[in-house]
Amino acid sequence: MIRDQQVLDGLVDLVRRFVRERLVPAESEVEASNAIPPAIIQDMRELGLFGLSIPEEYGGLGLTMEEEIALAFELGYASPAFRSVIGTNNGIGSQGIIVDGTEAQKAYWLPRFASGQAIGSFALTEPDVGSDAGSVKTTAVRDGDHYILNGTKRYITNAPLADVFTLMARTGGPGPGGVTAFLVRSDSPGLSLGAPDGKMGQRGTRTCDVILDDCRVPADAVIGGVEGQGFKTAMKVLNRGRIHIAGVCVGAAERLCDEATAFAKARVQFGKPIAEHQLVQAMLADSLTETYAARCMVAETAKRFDRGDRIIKEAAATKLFCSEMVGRVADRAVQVHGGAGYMHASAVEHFYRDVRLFRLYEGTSQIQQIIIAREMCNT
Ligand code: COS
Repeated sequence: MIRDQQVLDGLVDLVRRFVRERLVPAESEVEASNAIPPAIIQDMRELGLFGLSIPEEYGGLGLTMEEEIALAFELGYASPAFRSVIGTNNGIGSQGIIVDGTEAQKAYWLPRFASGQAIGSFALTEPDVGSDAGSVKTTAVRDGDHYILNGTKRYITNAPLADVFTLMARTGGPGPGGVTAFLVRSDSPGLSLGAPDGKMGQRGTRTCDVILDDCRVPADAVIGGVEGQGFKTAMKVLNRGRIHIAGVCVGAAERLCDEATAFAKARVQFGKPIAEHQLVQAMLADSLTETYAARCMVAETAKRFDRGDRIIKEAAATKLFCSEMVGRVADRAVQVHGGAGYMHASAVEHFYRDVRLFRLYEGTSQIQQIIIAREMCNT
């Protein structure tokens, strides 16, 4: 936690300048090469961006959720692929250890994640297991002081870069209670990676299958040392992750508003800038209004998270609203640009494709609706 507001403001300002002066100008290179330049990844390490949410005693900045989303707003302003490089170390790739890991697991992995020396990744989804996350089919069978894992994990973000996976596998009977979370090192015997996924957007983000073929991991790889807790660990990780993603959606929407406004002021039709035409103004105004509402919503949910409130439905509602919102804002931004917004040369063209993922990963919009309604009815 940053106790001094001035220090937090300074950090937000530093990241804002890094995003706008270093990342935004590199977006077209990332689009063309489908990779983040190594020099940018090194800059991110030096700025401490890999350890935003990792506790200070393990070498991170130990930001609260409210502080972290102040940075998520900034990071979201550039192509989501940049944020994705540090996303798993701060979020789904490290939080399982932070919330449920043993002291030894924390002491070994967290300082390495915080420095960016090691990359953590999160492996829940499988070819036949998506929204129904409690039905994990990958098996883990105890064999002396090891477990033998078999199965395939799908669409795993940062898998090609990862040193370790928080990986959910079944050790017990059917349903969520039979799932255990493991820390599986990428060099474990029997672990291999699939071909890189070809995706609609977020070029520069690396995802692929993780294949476990009689993969041997030591028994102390169980997160927290307790079997059957893996589903709950995954859900706790996702509660936090959903707030972070919502913050990234706000940043992307702010960028899209800026792009649309700049274009509308410069583009002249019918003898005046299109920004002076009321139908265009309506699109700009609706986008700004929704973006602002989303920003306030994320900030409030983060505050409640930091207070220790039960925020399951608020996290889901925030992720639902913000991811849907940025889709509408991206659509309007393309509309304001007209034909130019359909061309690869325009930033709004790739944002339109990039933000589509936010409504799918870390729980689809329909899963968020189910979570919200269940919480409303059950608590
Ligand atoms: N936070 C904390 N605990 C949670 C939780 C949450 N968000 N959701 C469920 N749990 C707990 C429940 O309280 C329950 O605990 P008890 O056994 O002590 O009662 C346990 O976990 C099992 O929960 P439940 O019975 O609700 O499991 P379901 O199979 O019905 O879960 C949903 C259904 C839809 C909530 C779950 O599968 C889900 O979130 N799916 C989306 C997965 C996802 O986001 N995938 C993206 C992959 S990562 S990019």
